[in-house]
Amino acid sequence: MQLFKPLIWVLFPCFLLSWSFTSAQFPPSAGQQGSTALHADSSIFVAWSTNAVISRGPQQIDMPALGDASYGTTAAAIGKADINVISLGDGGTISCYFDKYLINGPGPDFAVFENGFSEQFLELGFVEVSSDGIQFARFPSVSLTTEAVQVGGFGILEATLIHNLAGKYHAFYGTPFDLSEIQSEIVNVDSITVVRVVDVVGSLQAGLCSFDAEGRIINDPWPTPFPSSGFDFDAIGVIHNADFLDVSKQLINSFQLYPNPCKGLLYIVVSANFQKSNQLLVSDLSGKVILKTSLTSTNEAIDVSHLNAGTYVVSLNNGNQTWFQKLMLR
Ligand SMILES: [Ca+2]
Ligand SMILES: [Ca+2]
Ligand SMILES: [Ca+2]
Repeated sequence: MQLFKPLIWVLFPCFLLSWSFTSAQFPPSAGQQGSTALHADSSIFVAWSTNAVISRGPQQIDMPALGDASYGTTAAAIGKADINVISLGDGGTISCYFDKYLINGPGPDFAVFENGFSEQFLELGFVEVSSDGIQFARFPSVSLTTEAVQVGGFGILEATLIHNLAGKYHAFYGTPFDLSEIQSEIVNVDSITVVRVVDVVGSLQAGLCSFDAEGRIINDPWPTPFPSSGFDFDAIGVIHNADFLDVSKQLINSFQLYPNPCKGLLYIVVSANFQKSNQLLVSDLSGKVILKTSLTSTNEAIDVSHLNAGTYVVSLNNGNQTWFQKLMLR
């Protein structure tokens, strides 16, 4: 929730400072001893996300007539953290892409930035990673905030009670994530291509609420019935990545399609040596060519919204060799 934060900052600082909390469990807010918050200017960051695809959620999940969140554009999600954000709405998601694979190095591997205006006005998001753009593994989240009283739309949270949820730290301070905490066979932590943030629906109501990895209800500011509802995504800073988008390791990854399954715009990422002399074909399963185009850049979008749902084969020829990938259209 973006637009109302400056007002609240002016009105309620004393209230925020006087709040008392239960005992600390996890690292505290930015600037405090033991905090793991990473400032956007830190030299630890070697890159930022280069593309993003959003799937908005409603302003308020139990009042669909209000419509979806609408604040911001995906351009706000690209590049260095700058408090220029895009709002996800209740349960909305944003998938972020990178020029190179994210890999699991020592300590944290990337950080997610939100735009919280104070150390305690925090909106939370689950963080998930994928190697193939289809299967995602979620970081094991912990929320120890009380389940007894709803944190309202302008309520506050204590960072020491939150772990592995984006939004733990305020504006310009990224929440770090360490890929070594992903224990899943469906993801290769040394070739991550997508990081997805999923807004936590903070309602305590049964049927609406979100749970942490240990089954606790996550109490997050709710409801937020505004165009700027939900997690306000700012940026993802990369700490560890591969030296290159490794297209030689696996021929099947010589080019990447995302999102896949797809509806609307299909993005095609190719390595630099594909830039010249290439032809992209989309064929149905009988081999009939449905769409034919030439790529003019290493990261290009084509409109497939006019194609029927189903399974297709995408082939890319660089003049010498042809690579194939399966594409699902919804
Ligand atoms: Ca790591
Ligand atoms: Ca939320
Ligand atoms: Ca931004």
